[in-house]
Amino acid sequence: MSPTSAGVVPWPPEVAARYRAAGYWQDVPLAAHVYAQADATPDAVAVVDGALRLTYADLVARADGAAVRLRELGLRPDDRIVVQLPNGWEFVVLTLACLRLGVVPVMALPAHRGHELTYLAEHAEARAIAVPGVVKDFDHEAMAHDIASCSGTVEHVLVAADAVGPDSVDLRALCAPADARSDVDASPPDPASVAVLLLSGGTTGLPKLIARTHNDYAYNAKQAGAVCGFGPDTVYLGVLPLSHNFPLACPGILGAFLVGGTVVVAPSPDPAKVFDLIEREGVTVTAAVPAVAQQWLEYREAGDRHDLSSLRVLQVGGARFADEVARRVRPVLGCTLQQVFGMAEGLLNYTRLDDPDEVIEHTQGRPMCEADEMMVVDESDRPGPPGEPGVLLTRGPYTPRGYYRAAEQNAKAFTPDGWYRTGDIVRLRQDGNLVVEGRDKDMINRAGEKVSAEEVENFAYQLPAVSLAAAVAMPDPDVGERVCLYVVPQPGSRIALDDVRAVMETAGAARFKWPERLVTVDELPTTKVGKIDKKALRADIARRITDDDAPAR
Ligand code: OOB
Repeated sequence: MSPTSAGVVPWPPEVAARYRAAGYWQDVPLAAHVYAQADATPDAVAVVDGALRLTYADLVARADGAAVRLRELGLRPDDRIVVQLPNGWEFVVLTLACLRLGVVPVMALPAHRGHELTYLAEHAEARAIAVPGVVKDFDHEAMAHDIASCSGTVEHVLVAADAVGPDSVDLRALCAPADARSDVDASPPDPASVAVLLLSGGTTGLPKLIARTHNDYAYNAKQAGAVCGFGPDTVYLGVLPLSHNFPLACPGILGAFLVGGTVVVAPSPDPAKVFDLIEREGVTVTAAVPAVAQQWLEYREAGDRHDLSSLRVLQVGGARFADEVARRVRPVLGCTLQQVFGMAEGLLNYTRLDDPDEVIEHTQGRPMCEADEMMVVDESDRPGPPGEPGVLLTRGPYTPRGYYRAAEQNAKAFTPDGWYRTGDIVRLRQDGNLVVEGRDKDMINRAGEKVSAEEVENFAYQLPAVSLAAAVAMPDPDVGERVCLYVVPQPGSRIALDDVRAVMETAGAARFKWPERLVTVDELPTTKVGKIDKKALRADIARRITDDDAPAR
């Protein structure tokens, strides 16, 4: 199937027909589901952000106001807007306004900097960019104007801050409630069109974009909500960056809105602040990456006395949750653990809330939809023996068939018949549950934030002193993995960790990608086919770490 002019690879028509017939795709724009909920329960609380509480009526009035004002700025359906906002009501309102209007948000992460945002704005030909003001001494507004001034497409910089510069649009004013239900719903977006552009976990130089349609993303959020027991009593705490697929729609904030639940936004994963919010707002469910869940467990074990009795479910995903830590969740936090093995590309696996402890503690669950197809294959794409680890391929009603505007990468990341190569090595148990055993993709997973090895290596190669560079994951007890860079210097040269970090800082690369250890070697190990043997390097760094920790004799 060839990409359409919009750069989106569609599902084959017969497959799309099957998904419609089965009811996965309802041909309703995503925002319409939320507006229907607002009509049913206008007075229910939709969003809590600090002292601000928005009912469903308030939320849609603000989204309507924002949609009208975005349109006045000249934004039209299918225009793209790069959204980089911290967790807060502005993110929620702007996202809903975009969905309502058919403007497509490109979901950047708060940690991204000029390097990533420039690329996203260019690749998506974005017409606007939405940022906070100054956060932790970093001026996002100035960065956004720099990007806009070098861009041929970005016309508007929207800023969520108390005071914004004369050339910026005041995002909070833009999100003021509309006086009456606006006419933006006169031309709702086509449900088969793109609703949001998510970022891929990063195996190539820069993140690829994943076009999620209204149909597939609405199903994603709704079905995820069903397997997580979401309902009108749900109080979901959004802790992870809300632009990430996990807290956005798995089921996350959209899943809560589809059933009339409440979303509480947390500005930080700090355990004391999170536990305050759980106690104060009666939070019933939240989601964390393993590194954050581990911090919460440790804080609680150290004698924390918050009342966490409202918390029923803790979802953990984004990286492998160690079985020994998983076991502590129920006794320490008093809630059910739900392991989530998901990806922005689609497929979502969950342990179910009523699964036996053995499944919850030792597996990453099973697909949420009966139409999710999975195949565990060897290096030649052939299905391996049942129960043996292999690379996971997948297709399904909410797993797109290609990246956005990326024909070249699609040829590698998808098979000719549309299977997405997850790059994850999994074992499929007889009971249908998956265990994630590792990965064969060249990525480092730092506390759930994905770093492309290739991207780090490309920065290293900007240093003339670098002859060869290879980035690999080094194990870490706090964040799971950190970036370790192996370098072979040019004869007579020396390279320091700070040299590489300086290149990345100057380029404006997000800090989570910066290598945290540098190992200088005379040569790099190679595989039989002459590629750098990353497996050998991973084993080498793991050994070095153990040796470092070993008591001196
Ligand atoms: C989530 O999405 P992404 O797109 O940031 O990253 C996807 C990749 C997976 O391919 C896998 O390598 C890793 O993250 N991953 C896990 C995992 N969950 C994700 N690896 C081991 N165990 C797990 N439980 O990370 C994401 C998207 C939606 C929901 C949850 C996570």
